[in-house]
Amino acid sequence: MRTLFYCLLPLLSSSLFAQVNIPSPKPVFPLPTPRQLNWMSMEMKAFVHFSTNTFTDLEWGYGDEPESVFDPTESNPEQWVRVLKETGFKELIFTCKHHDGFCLWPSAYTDHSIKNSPYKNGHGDLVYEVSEACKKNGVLFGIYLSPWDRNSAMYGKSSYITYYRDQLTELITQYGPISELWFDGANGGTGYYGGANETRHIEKDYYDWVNTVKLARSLQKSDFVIFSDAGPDVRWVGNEQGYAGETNWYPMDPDSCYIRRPGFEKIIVSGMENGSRWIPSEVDVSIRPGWFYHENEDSLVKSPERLFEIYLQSVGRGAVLLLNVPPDRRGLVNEHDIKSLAGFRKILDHEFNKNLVIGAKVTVSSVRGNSEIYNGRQLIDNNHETYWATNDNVTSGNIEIELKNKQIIKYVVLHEYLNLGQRVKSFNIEVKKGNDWVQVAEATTMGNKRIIRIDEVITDKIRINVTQAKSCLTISELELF
Ligand code: FUL
Repeated sequence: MRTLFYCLLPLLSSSLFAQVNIPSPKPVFPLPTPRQLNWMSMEMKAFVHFSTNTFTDLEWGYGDEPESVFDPTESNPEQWVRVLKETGFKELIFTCKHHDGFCLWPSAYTDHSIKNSPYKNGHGDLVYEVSEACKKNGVLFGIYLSPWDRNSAMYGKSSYITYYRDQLTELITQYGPISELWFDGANGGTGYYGGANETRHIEKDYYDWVNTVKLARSLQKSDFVIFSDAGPDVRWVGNEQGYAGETNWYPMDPDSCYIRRPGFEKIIVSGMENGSRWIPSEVDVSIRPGWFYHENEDSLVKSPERLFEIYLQSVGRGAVLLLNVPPDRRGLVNEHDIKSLAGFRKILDHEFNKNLVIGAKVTVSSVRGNSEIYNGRQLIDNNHETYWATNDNVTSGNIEIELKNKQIIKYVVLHEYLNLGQRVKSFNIEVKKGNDWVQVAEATTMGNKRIIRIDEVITDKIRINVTQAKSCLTISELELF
């Protein structure tokens, strides 16, 4: 026995040596930062719009609303956070100040805030309550601070930038840690502006974002992502209907989304295959027609089925979903919204109940350096850190799955290993029907998570053919439901 061991040792060690020595694929630039990867893995986040608009039935308050209108009688951020967490949202972004300029925390820099409202006799601080409820329930907390302020007399002047940064400083230092900062692109126009009642337009460089971003980052040790039309970490998807492009590239030239030139929506919905920076899209959409609660929209709350479609068209296209759930005038998530969210959760749990690839046989067209580290098993090991890879010059290939028994399949879910860049440009899916392979879907990009819904089929064999990629393939997981 011992002799056999010594005879095998050189063989064993040489194959081990070979495995260790297979270099990992070269990155395809641009690459995501760790904070972006972490953000993408959250998949679903919630927006909460709450302000004077909730009480005046407006979407964009003019800025002259008396503070007294803000009067929620049963406000309970714990309830918001619980409902959102149960639905599956990992983060809550709160409108600390919307375009009306009304601050939901007692800012030291303005009187137009909750401190002059009847809420808790002027002693309330909703930003505090929401951030605490998030911490308590393990939900991340994000800040929306509208750059456009229709109340402030300073808006449009350079003093407003100082004001804006002072407020940002209050929010980050008093209520953090935050996980996301949301800079809205809606800007300029008519407003109260301290009584001037006029139209104010701002120049593209007015906000000096570079320095605001620097300041924000200097105020918090732990990392957070920043959303704006142009990043730096997260881009707008170009619509508020709840979809990302079927083709969804993370690379982007920041200027292409910044300059609102004609047709820019088309670019930002799909990203740019050869863009210079990694700026993934966030799909912001409201559960109601408006962003704020309006009683007359109670019957128009999106149905569970509609929310599921939105999920497939956002998360299922590799983007992150940011769904807005606005509290009503009581300060509670309304019963209509709760019902819809519960129904949505039920659909998610039902449709993605059991991953059918567990225990399946995986055959891939080729393996990088014939190494076990990169073989087909990595695709079904439920570990996003391992991946199937091909040799450097191999930019196409296929994965064949053989299930133990015939199963009903409705969804094929694919995840690219993005630490090394986004690569896949096109792929298709075939299923075995009798003796024939039949193509059931064709798609372009894969990304963080690509959910392909196919017509329900009963089969035990399915094949994914990657037909084009920017470089060799690095695919981390494949799931079937
Ligand atoms: C837009 C705003 O004008 C809407 O009121 C809302 O806040 C939405 C998320 O962003 O630009």
